[in-house]
Amino acid sequence: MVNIKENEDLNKLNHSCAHLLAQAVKHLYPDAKFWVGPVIEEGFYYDIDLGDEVVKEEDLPRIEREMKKIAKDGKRIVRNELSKEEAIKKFQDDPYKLDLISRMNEDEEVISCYTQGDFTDLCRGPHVETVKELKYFKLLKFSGAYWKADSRNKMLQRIYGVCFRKEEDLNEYLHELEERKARDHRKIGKELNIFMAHDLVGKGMPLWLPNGSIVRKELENYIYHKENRLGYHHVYTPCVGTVDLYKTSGHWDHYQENMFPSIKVDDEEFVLRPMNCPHHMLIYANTIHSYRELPIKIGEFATDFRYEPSGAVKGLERVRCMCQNDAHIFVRPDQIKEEFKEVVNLILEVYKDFGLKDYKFRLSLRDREDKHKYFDDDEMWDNAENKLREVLDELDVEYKEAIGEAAFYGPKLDVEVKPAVGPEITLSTCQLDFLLPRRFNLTYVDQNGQKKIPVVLHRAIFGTFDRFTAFLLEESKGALPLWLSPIQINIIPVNNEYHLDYAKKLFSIFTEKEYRLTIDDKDEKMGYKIREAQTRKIPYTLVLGDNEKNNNTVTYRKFGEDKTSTVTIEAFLELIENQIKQYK
Ligand code: TSB
Ligand code: ZN
Repeated sequence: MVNIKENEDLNKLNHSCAHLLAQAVKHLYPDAKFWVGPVIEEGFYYDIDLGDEVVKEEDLPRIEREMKKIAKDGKRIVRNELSKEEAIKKFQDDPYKLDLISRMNEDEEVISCYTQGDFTDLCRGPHVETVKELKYFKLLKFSGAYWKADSRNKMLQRIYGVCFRKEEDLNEYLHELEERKARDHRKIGKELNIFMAHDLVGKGMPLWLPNGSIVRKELENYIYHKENRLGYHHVYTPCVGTVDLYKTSGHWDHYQENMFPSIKVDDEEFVLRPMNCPHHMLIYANTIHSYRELPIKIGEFATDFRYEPSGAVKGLERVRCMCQNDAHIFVRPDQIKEEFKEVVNLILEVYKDFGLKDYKFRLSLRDREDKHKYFDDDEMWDNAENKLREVLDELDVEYKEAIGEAAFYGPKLDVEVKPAVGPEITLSTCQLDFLLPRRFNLTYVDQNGQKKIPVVLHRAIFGTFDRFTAFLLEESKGALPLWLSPIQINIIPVNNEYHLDYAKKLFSIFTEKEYRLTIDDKDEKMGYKIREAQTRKIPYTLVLGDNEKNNNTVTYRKFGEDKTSTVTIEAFLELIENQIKQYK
């Protein structure tokens, strides 16, 4: 999908369309006041104060019609430059624009406004020449948005739209939007009974239903076995810690806004943990370590709680209670490169197993000038950053560098993907950390009997099971691979009276081998049952009649295919076994 923000012409066009929207709204709601109307990847929006009024579904076509009318009039868009004083005077009745002006520095930027007909807006520009150019646009949706994204402020009305040069571009875009909505994991998750939410449990706290729990358990087993083979040790630790633990780690000072408030019990004060690193540091510190033991890899499927703004929580993708596929790898400085390489290789292997291709690596580095955010040890930073680069180059993976995006404790590598709806998200992450081992006084004894401080690699391959499952549902459009499907095989007896016994016999053979099946013996037509198995995205449908029963065979149909094949029970078992074994 085209990125409108990054396309110079479309950016300008959408920016002008945001003004057109504001002008139309002003015609229809004369008291409306306007905050900001930026261009985004998907088009534009404008945040509007309508007093006590709230935008409703039926308002969008009305506003759109007014926009068309204004556009047809074809007024030129004229730029004016102002002094700060003039700007304050011009917008004296508009608290929102005054707020923007008050933050402008006239020595550094020109204050400009743009006028089209009876509407003027404070704006940097640039814009198209005339509103006539705004022909192919559509208002897409609306939502509430707190002024300056702060829930203590007034809720404004945000209206989203998009504009193109050509009608066919707009239509293609709208078609793709529909397609994306159809594979939104919140929709698929509901249809396939993967998860639910309930107000009584709380926002951003999804409940995994039996079907979703099967998917999650399979993911857990899959990654557990992979990690086990690589020498990880898995642990269980409580999902709370004392405030002192998080003061020791530094999260209390640096991460508190993402944490739930603390809870007092007797004379202890707890927090729901947002991260598991402190617990794993204590496990490392529980025994003395020799240089020979390193690397030590401590893994956990660990539940964390994070405060995410209520407007940001989204299905399984962004939750307030999540389970990380977490591990902390304790290494000697000379092992950083090798261990980082192992993690990147594991990420590559996992993405290949899931057939994921559309992802990007992002290497976040420090800003060398920013001595305030990043601890001051240029040699250590340079060394670490170069090692990470070397690994990525050796593995020949493409990556983008993001200067100034590193965590305060070290550089990191993230994997970014694009969900069906909304901005990019991070799945996997691998973060180098020089600081936490110091805060917890971690040591190992080197070959000369000296105490040395290890380095830690924080890594989560799936990120969280929650987010990974969300992404997987969208990528697969709900048609999960055989090994992950909650129901793998649906058996349909041609005639319940004659073939149900054979269906039951197969059911027990397959369940014995831990396959997940259903028998569809409803009183419905065969065609209906086959279609239903397709909407439930069941990978295999077996149709059993006389022929199959008499010859101990099955006739199977794969999801999404019309073709059927008849094979012996053993051959079918072998077929599915082969499809699954690589994930065990
Ligand atoms: C990897 N301490 C490290 C850990 O050792 C850590 O917590 N890193 S993190 O903050 O980046 O989180 C790990 C992963 O959790 C992210 O890469 C992301 O995929 C996932 N994640 C973060 N926030 C959420 C959320 N609100 N909902 C779902 N998943 C999330
Ligand atoms: Zn960590």
